[in-house]
Amino acid sequence: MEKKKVIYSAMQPSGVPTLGNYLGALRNWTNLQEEYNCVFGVANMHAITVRQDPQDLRKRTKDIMALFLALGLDPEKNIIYVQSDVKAHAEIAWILNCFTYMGELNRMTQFKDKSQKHSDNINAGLYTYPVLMAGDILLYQSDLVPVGADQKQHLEICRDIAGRFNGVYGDVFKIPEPYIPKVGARIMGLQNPEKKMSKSESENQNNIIYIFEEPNVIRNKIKRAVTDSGSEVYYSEDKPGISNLLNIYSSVTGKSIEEAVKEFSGVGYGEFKLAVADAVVDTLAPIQQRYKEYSSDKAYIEKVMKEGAEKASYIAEKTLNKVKKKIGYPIYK
Ligand code: AQP
Repeated sequence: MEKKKVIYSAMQPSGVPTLGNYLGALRNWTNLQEEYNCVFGVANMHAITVRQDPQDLRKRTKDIMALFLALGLDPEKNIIYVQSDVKAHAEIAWILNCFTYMGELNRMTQFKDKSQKHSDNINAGLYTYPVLMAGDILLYQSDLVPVGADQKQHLEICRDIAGRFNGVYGDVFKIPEPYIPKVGARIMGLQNPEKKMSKSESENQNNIIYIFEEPNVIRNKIKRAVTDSGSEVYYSEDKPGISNLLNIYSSVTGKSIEEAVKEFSGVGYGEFKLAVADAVVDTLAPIQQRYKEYSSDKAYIEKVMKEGAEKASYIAEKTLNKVKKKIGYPIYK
């Protein structure tokens, strides 16, 4: 039988997951587990590149674990783990730092964006974030990594680092390929549809829909979403607000944009927004229900975390030991 390919995905506990995280990433993950050997991580080491409240960070890490389970990710079929529980991540990151050029890191647009956003804390971790991420992917000998537009550059640098290492020491790392999901949408802010919806944004709560949000809050936020001065519902670059709502509607209902536009022809913005809100609420309701059940079972979440860490460490250590041997660290019998 052909061996299943390995696919690596992770989510940072840098805030409460949003509808953007769900429609752009999480929703696809549940389909992947049938076809691939999946490794799903909670990337809490990445999250500390931005200052985090310790209690919040610990809680959000568990919350994301509970969310993974609520989405139907199966800890028996996949590896579901917390990044900081696997020591190999920190070790490989240092080694890979020594195989990464500053010129490469200087080109990373996420570093530029995040250092503008957090100008009081431009730390070295923020700068070497792509190296830590390269380690995540390479430790598990991943074949594929789902990437949105904003992570493309990071996968490219990962491939370059792996290729450089292999060039010196032979085939140690699998060179990962990007995985472009069949359905994937980039969800923009409701108040600022020029910029993507992000879980770490805290200034304007009306800009974001959180996965765990109450139906009436979701409805109100969608009702208040910015539109434009026109009155027709159609998809266009000069209608970013309406286009974003159409994208959301199409993603949650599975209807195409054309079908949605047809459905709302002659309908005012108000009525259109109500329909979008209903569709979002209906999509999130079963996840919220399951999330409530899982998150109240703290013992089970911890068990999944511990077992996930063991399974992940086993594979990660194997790769790390190979790397250590190649670069000339001591070997003990
Ligand atoms: N608005 C979005 N639309 C579609 N997909 C999105 N993703 C994030 N925002 C949107 C996808 O979610 C996954 C989570 O990645 P992450 O947690 O590593 O961080 P991120 O991409 O930086 O996501 P956020 O929510 O914007 O986090 P912060 O605020 O911490 O930077 C990725 O697959 C991403 O493409």
